[in-house]
Amino acid sequence: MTIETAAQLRSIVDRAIDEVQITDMHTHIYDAGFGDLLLWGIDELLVYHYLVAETFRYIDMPYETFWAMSKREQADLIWKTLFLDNTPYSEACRGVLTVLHHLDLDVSTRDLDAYRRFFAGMERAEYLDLVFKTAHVKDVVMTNDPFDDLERPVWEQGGSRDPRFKAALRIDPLLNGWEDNWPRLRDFGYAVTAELSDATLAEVRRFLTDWVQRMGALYMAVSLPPSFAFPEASARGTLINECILPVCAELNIPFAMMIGVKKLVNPDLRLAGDSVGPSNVEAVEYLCANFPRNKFMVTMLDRVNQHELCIVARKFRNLLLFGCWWFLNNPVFIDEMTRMRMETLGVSFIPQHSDARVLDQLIYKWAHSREIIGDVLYEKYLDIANTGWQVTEDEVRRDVENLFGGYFWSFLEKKLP
Ligand code: RAT
Ligand code: ZN
Repeated sequence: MTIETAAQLRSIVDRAIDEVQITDMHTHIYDAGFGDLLLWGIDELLVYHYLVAETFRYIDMPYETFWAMSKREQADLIWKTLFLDNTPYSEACRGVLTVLHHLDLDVSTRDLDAYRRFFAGMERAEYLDLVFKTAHVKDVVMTNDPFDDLERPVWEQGGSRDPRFKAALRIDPLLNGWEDNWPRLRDFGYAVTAELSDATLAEVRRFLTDWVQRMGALYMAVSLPPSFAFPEASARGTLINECILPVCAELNIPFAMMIGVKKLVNPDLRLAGDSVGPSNVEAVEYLCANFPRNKFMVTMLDRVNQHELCIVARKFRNLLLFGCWWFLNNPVFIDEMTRMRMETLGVSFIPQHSDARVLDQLIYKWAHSREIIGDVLYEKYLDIANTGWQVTEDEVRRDVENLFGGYFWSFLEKKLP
C-alpha cells in the first residue's frame, strides 16, 4: 500500500476516534442528585487511592497520621511527594497532569493553589457538562450498592435523574459476606434467615428484582477473589445459582463478574490496600456453558488470565469481555490486551471502561485509552490493507462506535434462544 493511502487511513481512524461519543460501562461516579457522593476537583484527584498507594512508597509517616489529616493536607502531601520530590510519570500521576492540561491549566507552573482556585470557581453542574464534553463521553454506568447507607436513601427518594448516568446493581455484600450481611436484608424488609432455605432464597430474588427495577439497572455486578470457583458448596455458590442467575435471566440483564481482587492485603492502606492474584477461568467457562440463557460480562485483574479468557470468549456468545481493570489500566497492558482481543475476537469486546471514582478522571482515562486503542486499530487496518482489502470510512466509524459503546448496548439487548 502507498504511503498516501496509509496516511489517509491514519486520518480516517483519528477522526473516528476523535468524534466517537463514548458509553463508559463501569465507573464509580454519581450524578449530581447523589450530593456529596459525586467527587470532583483537584484535591479529590490527588487523594485517589491509586496515588495514596504510590505515596507510601516514599514516605515513612505512620498510616494513622496520614488518615488523621484533612483531605486538603493529604492532597498537599501527595502533591509534594509524587509531583515535586519525585517525577510524576506513573500512569495515575500522569493522569492528574492530563486532566489539568485538558482543562487548559498550565502544568508547568506546578502551582497547586492556582489549580484549586480554578476548581473553586466552577459550578458543579456546569463542570459536569464540561468534563463529559472534554472526555468525549455521552453516558456512564455507575456502581450502585443498596447496602451503602449514603446511597440507598437517594434511591428510595427516586434515584438518578440525569439521563447520562445509568445504574448497575452491585451486590458484593450479598455474595462476599452473606454471613455478616443477611441481617441487613432483613432490616430492609425481606424475610430472610442465615440459613439459605427456599423461603430465604425467594426473598433474595425479590430483593434483587426490586432493586434492579428501582434503579433501572443495566446489569448486576460483583467483584470476586482469585479463589472464586463455580459450582461451589458455599453461600456464594448457592446465591449465584438460585438467585442471581434466575433473576438475571428473567430480566434479561447480564451478570458482570470482576475477578481477581485480593481484598485488603494491607488494611492500613484502606481502599488502596487491595492486591491481585491469578484466578480460575474455568469458573467462567462453566457458567457460560451451563447457563446458555444467561449473559455474562467479565473482566479479570491478573495479566496471566487474559489469553485464556479471550479463548473462552471465542467459545461462548453469552460472554462479553470488558475493560483493562485497575492494575491493568496502564498503557503497557491496554496495548497488549487490546491487540490480543482484536486478534482473537475481532470487534466483539469492550476494550475499556474508566473505573473513574472522581468525575474529572473521565478526561484522562479516556484520553489515554483512546490514543492506544486508535493506534492498535490503525495497525490492524493496515495489516489487512496490505492484502488489498479496502476498509471504508463508514466501516471504520462503525467499528469505533461498536468498540466505544455500541457493542455494549447491543449485548444488553441480545436475547439468547
Ligand atoms: O479501580 C478501583 O477503583 C477499585 O478500587 C475498585 O473500585 C474496582 O474497580 C471495583 O469496581 O471493585
Ligand atoms: Zn470499579
